[in-house]
Order: sequence, then structure tokens, then C-alpha cells
Amino acid sequence: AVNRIMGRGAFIVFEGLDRAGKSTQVSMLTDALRARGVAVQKQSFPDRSTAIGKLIDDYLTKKVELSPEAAHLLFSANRWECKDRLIKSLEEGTTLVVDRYAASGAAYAAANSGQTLEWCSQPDRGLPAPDLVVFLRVAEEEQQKRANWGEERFERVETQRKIGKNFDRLADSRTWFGLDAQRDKAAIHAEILERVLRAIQECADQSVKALAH
Ligand code: Z5A
Ligand code: MG
Repeated sequence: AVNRIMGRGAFIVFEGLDRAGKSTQVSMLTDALRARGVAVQKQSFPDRSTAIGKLIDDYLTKKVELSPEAAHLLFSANRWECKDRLIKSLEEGTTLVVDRYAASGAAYAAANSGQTLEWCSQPDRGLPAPDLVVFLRVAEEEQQKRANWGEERFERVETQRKIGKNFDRLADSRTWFGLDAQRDKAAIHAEILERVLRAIQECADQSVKALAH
């Protein structure tokens, strides 16, 4: 593939509130990159396939109760257990398209526990840092119109408002690319694809960074 000759893969993360269209856009982007000959892998967090991930799934579907802090540390542990594999893929030249990551961790935990955003960001420090965070913006009226709204744990308007504010505080202008996600799926996809192709070029000769600050 083209990027194998050129260098490492890019670490692309999708963030946004519930039903923003992250999983839809992650699939569309992965398919489009693959069609262009880019080596690419899709990854979701939480990764519900591991032992920790199964516990997280039981928590989200309200089968088990956990303190918000304990749940948060499990979400973070679920990323740490994937760390070596993510870095290996990037270094081998594979671009990763990731559905939620550390910003979701901090934004949801800070809204759901009494802890500060700073406290909630700490457990993920040292994990590989995204090269680009695609942030999908949706208004609450639009969120609620979309499928299966209200079934999981954090799907209440008040909570989503707090989470939205936390995302705004976490967004850094260098790596975050925010866009209006209330348009036609194909139009959103086209805008994302263009930005991601640029990110792949830009990070090809850089080393993988770690989450810090
Ligand atoms: N969580 C956490 O607390 N801490 C952490 O560290 C992490 C996560 C990583 C599960 O996440 C929960 O875990 C989540 C955060 C918390 N909180 N809750 N509740 P998840 O990612 O597994 O959640 P999900 O249910 O798979 O995804 P989602 O965020 O709710 O949806 P989405 O992926 O953003 O949207 P979608 O599935 O692509 O689309 C939703 C619907 O809208 C679907 O019917 C689409 O066909 C439709 N759609 C998509 N795009 C459009 C456009 N453009 N127009 C119209 N309709 C559209
Ligand atoms: Mg999703």
C-alpha cells in the first residue's frame, strides 16, 4: 500500500455525543481508505470483546452497578490493554480509524462523577495520542430523533449537555477537526475523507506521540 512506503499509519479518532453518527462515518471512512489502497483498521472503544469490555457492556446496559470512578478506570484499562497492538499497527504503516477514545472517557466520566476533567484525563496519559480527532456536532433535538435513543446509561438530555461542554474544553485546535454532523451522510463523509488524507500525509514521517499535559 501507498502509506507503507511513505511511513507510519495515522491515528484517526472519532468523537461526539451519542448518535452523532460516529460509527456510520467510521465505516464509510474505512471503506473509502481501503478502496484507495490505504492499509487501514477499524477499532471501537469500548472494545466489548475483552473480559474488561464485557464488564463495561454489563455496566452500560445497566446489568451491573459500579461507582462512576470504577467504571471510568475500566474504560481506561480497556484502552491500555490495546496499547501495544495499536502502536504496532501504526508503526507497521496501518492507519487506525477509532470510534471513541480518551476524550469520550474524560468527557463522560467528568459529567457522571463529581471528579474534575483533569482527574478524569489522568488515567489515559501515556496512551498513544490521536493525530486527528474528528468531532461530529449534533444538536439535542437531532440526537433524540435518531434510532434507539435513551436505552443506555448516559442518554439523558442533562447528561449530554454536560458531556458536550466537556468535549468543548478538551478540543485542541491543532488536532481537532469539528464539523456539522446534521447534514447528509455523504457530504459529511466527503469533508472527513479530504481532511484525513491530509493527516495521513502529515504524520507519515513523525513518531507516534503520547497523550500528555
Ligand atoms: N463511554 C464512556 O463513558 N467512557 C469511555 O471511555 C468510552 C465510552 C470509550 C457506549 O459508547 C457508551 O460508552 C457511550 C459513551 C460511553 N455512552 N452512552 N450512552 P458507544 O460508542 O458504543 O455508543 P454507540 O451506541 O455505539 O454509539 P453512539 O455514540 O450512540 O452512536 P454513533 O456511533 O455516534 O452514531 P451511529 O450509530 O453512526 O448513528 C446513529 C443513528 O443515526 C443510526 O440510526 C444512523 O443511521 C443515523 N445517522 C447517522 N448519520 C446520520 C446523518 N448524517 N443523518 C441522519 N441520520 C444519521
Ligand atoms: Mg456508535
